[in-house]
This record gives sequence, C-alpha cells and structure tokens, in this order.
Amino acid sequence: MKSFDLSLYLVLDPDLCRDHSMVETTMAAIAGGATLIQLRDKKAGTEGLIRVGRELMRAMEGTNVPLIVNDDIDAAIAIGAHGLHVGQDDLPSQIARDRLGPDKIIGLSIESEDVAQKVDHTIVDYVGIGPIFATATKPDHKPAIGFDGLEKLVRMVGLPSVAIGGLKGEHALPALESGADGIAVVSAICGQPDPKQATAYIAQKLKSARAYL
Ligand code: TZP
Ligand code: MG
Repeated sequence: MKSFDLSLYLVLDPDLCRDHSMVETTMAAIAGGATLIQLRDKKAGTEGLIRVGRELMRAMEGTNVPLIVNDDIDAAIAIGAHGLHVGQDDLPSQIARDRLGPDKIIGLSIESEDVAQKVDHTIVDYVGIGPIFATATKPDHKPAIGFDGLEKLVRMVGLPSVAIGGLKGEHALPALESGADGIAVVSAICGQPDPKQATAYIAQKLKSARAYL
C-alpha cells in the first residue's frame, strides 16, 4: 500500500547528525512527530547507503513512517526502502518507476516553472519544492524561490508537495498557506542537541498552522 504523509519530512544528513547516529536521530524524530524520512548521503556510496539504510529499516519497523532513499536506486532496492527521491540531474522518473514498480513512492525535486511543467503526474507521487531560502546544507542549490515561488509551483504541479530549504518551525504557516502539504528539513532537526524536541517543536507549529488555516 502506497500511503505517505508529507507533513514533517526529515532529510537525514550524516554530516549534520554528527553527535547522534542516523538511527538515533531518526527514531527521536519519529517520536517527535516526523512523518517521513529520507536517507540522503552524498558521500557514503551505494554500499554505505545500503548498510545504514538496512539499519534504519530495521529500527523503523512498525512505525508506519516510510523510508525514502535519495538518488541511489540500487541502494533503494537493496534496502527494500519505501521509495526513491530524485532530482533533476538524477535518474529520470520513468526509469525509476520501471525499476521500482507501481507500489513504491517516487519523489521529484522541482525548483522552477520550466521543470514544474514537465512533471509526469502518472509517474511521480510527490514533489519537493525549493529551495525556499538559501541554505548552507546544500551549497550547490538553485536560486531561492521564497513562498511566492512555492505557491506558484504548488499550483502548477498539482501533486502532493513538500517545501524545502532553510525551513524551521516558524515557516510551517507560510508553507501551508502557500499550498504545500508539509515542510522538509535537515538542519532544523539533524544536529540539534535534542532532535526529538526539535521535531516536536516543528510538529506543534504545523498543528497550530493547520488550526489557523
Ligand atoms: N534540497 C533543497 S534545499 C536542501 C535540499 C536537500 C537542503 C535543506 O536543508 P536545510 O538545513 O533544511 O536548509
Ligand atoms: Mg539528487
């Protein structure tokens, strides 16, 4: 069954997690209210991703929170992850779908109107839109689009969407007001002294934003 909740999407970054292992950070975030976890490690290589991904899958069993792997389809398949997230420079989503089959979640990053126009709704399950703000977490990111840009792209794409890039709990309201289904964060959780509390804070902001809207 392909079901997922984009509300509070944690993208793991091992460099930022430092003081806590990826598993510790993930389990703390889930306890704090994270609804989806993405394993993103640009340095690990496929074998490294598979190792940590399998550990994550074991730890997350029974939580109902899906694990999505960034970029590396071989790792995603070996791990038995719930899905794959690809960017514009990664594997084309059609090829990803062919290899993963219909039941896995496929997410796609979009950052401009050009790209938004080309999204294939029959293949992609959700889009990650951003960066909303410039962020040191992804040094090679595309220009920041702000919440106005987010709103435009959410409307154009018409798929479930999550905003990303420089976001913190305070941005839950403008992100949801712009039409996104949730926010994706790295540094607002990874590397925080207490990842569970950091996640619970964002979850609370999302809850108040929903109550307000
Ligand atoms: N894609 C666009 S911005 C970004 C990614 C993976 C990094 C977001 O990190 P942070 O720390 O939440 O700004
Ligand atoms: Mg990528």
